Amino acid sequence: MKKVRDNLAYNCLSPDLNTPSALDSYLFIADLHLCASRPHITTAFLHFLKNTAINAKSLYILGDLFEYWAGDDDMDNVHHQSIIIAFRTLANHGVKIYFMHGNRDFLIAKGFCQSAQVTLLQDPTLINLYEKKALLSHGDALCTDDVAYQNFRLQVRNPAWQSEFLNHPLLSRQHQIETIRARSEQEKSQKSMQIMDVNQEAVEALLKSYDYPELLIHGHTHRPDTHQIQLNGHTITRWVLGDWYEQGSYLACNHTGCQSMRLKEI
Ligand SMILES: [Mn+2]
Repeated sequence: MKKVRDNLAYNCLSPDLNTPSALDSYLFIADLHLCASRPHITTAFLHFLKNTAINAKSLYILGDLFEYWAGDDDMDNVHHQSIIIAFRTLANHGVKIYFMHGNRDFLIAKGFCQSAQVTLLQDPTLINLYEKKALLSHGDALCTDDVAYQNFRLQVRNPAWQSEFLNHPLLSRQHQIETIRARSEQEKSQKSMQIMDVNQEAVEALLKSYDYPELLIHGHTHRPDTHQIQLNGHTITRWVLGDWYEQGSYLACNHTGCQSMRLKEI
């Protein structure tokens, strides 16, 4: 198996600089927040799929792929179609694509997954990563200090709430989501940074309940970093994935370990 190269970063404006990267690796991304109003991010992502993810074994998308998802009946627009087609092309090349819901795109359902040839994962999900246990999560459930958000999460993750919401016409749903988003942005600006980070006790309780996996990989907080946790005689590495607002990034893991990679420019 080839080693992940050190110089995986590329400049998406200069395709000639691309390196064949991520060979035989497992790639992890989260918090892309793709939306039609930021087309350069979508372009960078499509470029990443075509030139980097294509060399991987599997691609894991740990939530918030989209800025929001109003329902699978919103798949036909050009922006969504471009992404679905790119996933299908990647899947047809033999790359397994997995998706886990984030707090923005939890309404992604069977229709999208079938069309994009993506496998939906529960949050959290335990995988075997080169004989190491890796626990995958979006990360929002770990932000337990934010009680108001956790209450909101409970409400919108309730299947009864979702089926009632999906009964509304698409346009109405889009408007409602816009309203919720505007309110949430306003509330966020008044919340402390600490409240919006993961709660250490929640992290430890999760790790304990999954019998101390060697790795925990999540996104959501937009604070890319690596944390070493010592817990009841176990050493656990918590990888926090970066968001794609300013710069695309991904985590590449192969048999030699994991490496956080950045795309040079978006
Ligand atoms: Mn999130």
